[in-house]
Amino acid sequence: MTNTLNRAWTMAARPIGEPTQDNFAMKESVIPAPKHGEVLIKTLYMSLDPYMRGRMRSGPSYATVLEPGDIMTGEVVARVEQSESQKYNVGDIVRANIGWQEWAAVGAHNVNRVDPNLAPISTSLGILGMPGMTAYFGLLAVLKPRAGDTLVVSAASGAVGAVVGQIGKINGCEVIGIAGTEEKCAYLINELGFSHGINYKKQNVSKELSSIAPAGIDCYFDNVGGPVSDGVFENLALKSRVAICGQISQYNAAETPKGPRNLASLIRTRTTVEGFLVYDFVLEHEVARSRIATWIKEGRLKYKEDVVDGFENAPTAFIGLLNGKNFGKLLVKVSD
Ligand code: NAP
Ligand code: FER
Repeated sequence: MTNTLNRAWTMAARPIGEPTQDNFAMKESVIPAPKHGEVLIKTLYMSLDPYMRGRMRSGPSYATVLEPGDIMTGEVVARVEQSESQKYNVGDIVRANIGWQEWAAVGAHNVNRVDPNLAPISTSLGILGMPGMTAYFGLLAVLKPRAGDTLVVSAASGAVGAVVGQIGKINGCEVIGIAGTEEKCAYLINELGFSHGINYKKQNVSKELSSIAPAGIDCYFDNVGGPVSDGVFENLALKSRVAICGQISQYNAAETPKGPRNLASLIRTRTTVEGFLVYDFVLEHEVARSRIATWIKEGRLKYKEDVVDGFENAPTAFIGLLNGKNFGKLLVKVSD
């Protein structure tokens, strides 16, 4: 191996409010040698996801929070470059939680094989990976829509939202997407077949919903919280269901706002609100992955990736994700 340099992005300091470049630092080290039972992997694509902002925050979490100097959390799709395990050969493609890093030596039991024949390998971090599983289970296991239901999804053009809306359509829902630009809303309608797109930066969400769906919203898949969700909550139907998937509008808040504020109407509507984590359904992920792969092959599910070139650009791309700069699943291309 001619190159011996490994690079990693660490959290240099805990952000207060919106992260800046100063919250990240590049750390260099020597590419590690795999021990018995390990594989040496080289990152091809790295996933950037909103949950990473939560890991940078101190306080209660389902997962361990980062301390200054720690490598940023994250999943990559990588190629096996050396193998000291009988389970993997050089050239195999795998997924692994090695963080924002170019190389790593990891135990073979800590990587997951990716089938390159199923779909392009980048999808194992998107529609066939964690965000796709989130959409599938948040919709089908938490919201449980019935044919004819009106389904609203926020951050609708994103990695999770776009899959939610399309699986909603497959299940006979009328789908309304909420997103932050005209271009994203046009994509929802023209490419993904949603019935309506609401641009929350230009339109009044509550008013639009009351004219589009006067009988009310049966299912709301909430990715954002904040004012967008206030507008949806004002339009919920009798016996409606809300899945709390994410609250991205709050992730950069220096202090968690007090609330919720407008829950009184849920008494009248008998609404059920349920939070969930994608990992709650881990035993069923493989079934979901193969169903989603089939829908992609049949042309019933489309996906869009936003690929940023270059490991060095990861912090900028991540800061942009929390501001809606991405259009589709955000990935960093690290190596060919
Ligand atoms: P994404 O939608 O691909 O990207 C994030 C999008 O959020 C941005 O592009 C932006 O789109 C929107 N956004 C940012 N700030 C906003 C604000 N203030 N108000 C409204 N929208 C805002 O990200 P993703 O990976 O699919 O994740 C979507 C949500 O699912 C996140 O909240 C994430 O934390 C959550 N999630 C939860 C789980 C779980 O297990 N519960 C698992 C995965 C993801 P616009 O241009 O449309 O504003
Ligand atoms: C996410 C947002 C929040 C996510 C997990 C969480 C896996 C969990 C938050 C917590 O433990 O407080 O996108 O994805």
